[in-house]
Amino acid sequence: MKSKFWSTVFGIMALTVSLSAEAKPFLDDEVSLFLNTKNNKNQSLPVIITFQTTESFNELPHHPFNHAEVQRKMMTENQFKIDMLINQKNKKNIFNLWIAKSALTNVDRQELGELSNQSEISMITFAHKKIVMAPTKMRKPQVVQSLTYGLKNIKIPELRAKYPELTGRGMIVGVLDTGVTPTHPDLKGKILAYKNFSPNSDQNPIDDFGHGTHVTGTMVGGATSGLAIGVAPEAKVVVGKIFDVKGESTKEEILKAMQWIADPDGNPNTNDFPVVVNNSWGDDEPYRSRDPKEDEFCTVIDSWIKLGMVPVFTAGNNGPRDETINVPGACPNALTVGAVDQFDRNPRFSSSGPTSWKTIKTIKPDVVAPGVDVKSANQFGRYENMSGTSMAAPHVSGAMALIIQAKPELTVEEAIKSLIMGVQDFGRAGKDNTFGEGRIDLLKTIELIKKQ
Ligand SMILES: [Ca+2]
Ligand SMILES: [Ca+2]
Repeated sequence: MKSKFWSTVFGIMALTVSLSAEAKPFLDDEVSLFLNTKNNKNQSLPVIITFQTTESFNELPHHPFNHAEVQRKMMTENQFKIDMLINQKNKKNIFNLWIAKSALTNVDRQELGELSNQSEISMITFAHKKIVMAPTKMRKPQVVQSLTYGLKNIKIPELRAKYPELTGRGMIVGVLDTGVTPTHPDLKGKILAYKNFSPNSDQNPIDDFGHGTHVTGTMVGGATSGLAIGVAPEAKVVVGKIFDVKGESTKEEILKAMQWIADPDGNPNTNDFPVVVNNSWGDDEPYRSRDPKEDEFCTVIDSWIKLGMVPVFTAGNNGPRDETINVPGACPNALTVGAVDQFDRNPRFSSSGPTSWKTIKTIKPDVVAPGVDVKSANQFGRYENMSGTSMAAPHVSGAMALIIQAKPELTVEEAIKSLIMGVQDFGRAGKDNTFGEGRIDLLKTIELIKKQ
């Protein structure tokens, strides 16, 4: 059957590519203010300059096998645009942010004035814009079972009974979060690469906030306590620490981490990149007046897809009102995850769709997963119950690792389609703005894949 999902994805891409040609770059509020303030002559502003692109979304299938070729092409093409379009004396101060088709640099007012008249540039935004981690509710764990309810509800026990080899073995998954406690007994030996992007911490793996360890536990955690917490316990993980001890970050730090995770060892020829990246964070900034092309995070999502990496994002915890989904979860091509509780009910906090951009309206989230009172690893080597869409997304990221392990030849679109074909529908029949396509069911998904 011709999937609704495929036509949606490509419909969106065609739409976004054709827009905003010949227009002047979009400037965010900070950049506009800097440009229009006359007495800042000797000052400079850290900015993200994004280039117009005519590149086709579908040149190569979106698959890990094509990762190296696509990455090298993205790097070279973006460097070419930097050399052509940014007229600065010291090119060393320009960072090639190819993942977002952008450059990071500092500009003075005169340079900004010149850049803001370039039709080859699609937007210029403030690089140090603050992004804050959404709060999650914590509770001491109560019930001890052999598997968390989350793993049970997405049918992990039945899956392991039928396909014991599907443990995530050989798979690499990615996490951009508050870091990780690598010595946690359920995570030990699973951290393949780690890099810190927040200013007040060194390069030794650490989680000084407690969120990233919990998320990582749900993706790849083991069962050393007698309770299985992870969906894909034999997968390895690459971790980018983007939030500091206060749960704060900036756009620049996050974008750099998003590029790093596509190639953690800095060599496009080695396969150390994750097949899925979990992003349990979002930004409350409104996007109604913008096009997804005027958002660096939406551009990164498209780059990840081309590189064969599944972009998993949280819907956010601003429900139950409509149109409360955060960016980047609101980006049309993100795999956006909302939360349900143990009884597949909608918790009021889970953000609802639709996502209304200036140019496109999409039903979101895409799927839901357990996100209320989820027990997983805490940063002190023990366990904690937490609630939020942050806890739902890693169930989906772990699930993607199992799907790709079951059938490595799937493209990103096919892997997502397989996940969606197995869901259990809730609420209004079909995809809706509360439950998306439905709650994921790994047994059904894997059985459908094995039959193909
Ligand atoms: Ca590499
Ligand atoms: Ca439904």
